[in-house]
Amino acid sequence: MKMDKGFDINDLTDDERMLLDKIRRRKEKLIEEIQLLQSEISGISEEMDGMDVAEDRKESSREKKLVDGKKKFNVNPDEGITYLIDQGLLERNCEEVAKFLYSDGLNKTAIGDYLGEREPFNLDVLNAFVGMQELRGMLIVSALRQFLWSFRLPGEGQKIDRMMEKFAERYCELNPGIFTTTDTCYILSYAIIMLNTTLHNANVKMKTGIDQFVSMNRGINNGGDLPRDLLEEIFDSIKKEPFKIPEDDGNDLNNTFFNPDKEGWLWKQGGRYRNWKRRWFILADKCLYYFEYTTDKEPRGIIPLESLSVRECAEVQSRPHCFELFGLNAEVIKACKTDKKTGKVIEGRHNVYKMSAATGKEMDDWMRSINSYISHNPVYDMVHVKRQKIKHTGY
Ligand code: 4IP
Repeated sequence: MKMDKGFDINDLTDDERMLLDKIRRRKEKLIEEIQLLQSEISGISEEMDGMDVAEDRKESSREKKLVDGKKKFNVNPDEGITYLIDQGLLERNCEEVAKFLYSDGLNKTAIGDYLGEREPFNLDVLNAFVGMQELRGMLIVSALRQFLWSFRLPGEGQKIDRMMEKFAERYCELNPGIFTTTDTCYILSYAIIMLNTTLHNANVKMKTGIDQFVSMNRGINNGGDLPRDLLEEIFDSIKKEPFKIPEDDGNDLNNTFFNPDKEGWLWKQGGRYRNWKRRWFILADKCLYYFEYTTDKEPRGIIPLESLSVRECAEVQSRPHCFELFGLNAEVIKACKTDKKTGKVIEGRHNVYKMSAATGKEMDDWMRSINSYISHNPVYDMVHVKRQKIKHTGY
C-alpha cells in the first residue's frame, strides 16, 4: 500500500479491502447499538421521571390524609383513628395506635379522651401507651411531670383513676423497691398534684410546708411512712418548678385539683352569743378553718363541709353580704373549736354559721368556692378508698 499520494481504495489489496469492510460494518453496528442504548436510556429516564411524580403524588396524598386524620382525631378521636385505619395509614393494633398518640399535631385533650374510654381496645391502647413511658430511675415527681405532659387528664373521676393506676403500676414496675404497693404510688401522686396547687396558686396564701406535707403522707406506705428524704426531695422539686400541664378548656384535672383554695377575712357570728368576730378563713381539705390572726398556727375553729350547704341570707344586725352554712336537718352542725378559757378542743354550738363578707363579689366568691368543695368529687373519694385499703391490709 502506497500512502504518499493520499488514500486510494483501488490501491488496496483484497485482504486490506476486506478488513476495511469488516471495520466499517463493526463501526455501523456499534453506532446502531449506541443509538439503541441511548433510546433505551431516555425511555427509562422518562419512565423514572414519571415514577417520581407518581411517588411524589402518592406521598403527598398520604401526607394529606395523615393531616386529615389528625384533624379528625382532634375533633373526635374515635373517628380519627377509624379514618386512619380505613385509609391504610394505621394498623388496627393497640401498639401502633399508642405510638400514633405520641405524634405531633394531636390535641392533648383528645389523646386523654381516647385513652380514657372504657372500650376493651382503648384500654389496651392505654396499657400500651403507658408501657411506652420510660420512667426508669426517675424520681416520682419527674415521672409524673412527664406522664401528665403527654396528654391531658380528662375530668371524669373513673378515667383519671384508670390512668393514674396505670401510671402507678408502670412506675412501680420500672422502679421496684421504692413503694410497698402501687396504691402508695397512686396516693403520693395525688398528694404531689395537690402540693403543686398549694405552693403555686397565687390565691393560696398559707403555703404547705415540708412538715405538713410529710404529715399528710403519714402511713401511706402500707401503714408505714415513706422516707422523709424522699418527701423532701419531692417537696423541693415542686417548690422549685411547678407542674406544666397541657393547656385546655376546663372540666379536667385543672378543675379537680388546680382550683384555687380560698382564704380571706370574713365576719362570723357567734353560736350562743350572737356577736360578730372578724376571722381569717381558709378553705382546705373539705373544711373551713378560721383563725384569729393570719399568722396563727392553730385554728380557732374547724367546720367540716361534708353534708353542709351554703346560701345567701338576709342582712343580719346590719351586716351586709351575708351567707350561711347550714345542715339538712336543723341540728347542731358537727364542728370543733378551741375553748377560750380552757384551751381545749370542744364541739361547736352552731345550728347555722352566718358569715358576712366585705363586698358582694367576695360573698359570691366564697359561696362558689364552698359549693365546689361541697359538691361530690370522685377523685377525692378514690384516693380515700385507696387509703382505706392500705389501712386495712393489716400493717
Ligand atoms: C364568742 O363570743 C365568739 O363569737 C366565738 O367566736 C363564738 O364561737 C362563741 O360562740 C361566742 O360566744 P365571745 O368572744 O364574746 O365569748 P370565736 O371562737 O371565733 O372567737 P364560735 O363557735 O363561733 O367559734 P359559742 O357558741 O361558742 O358561745
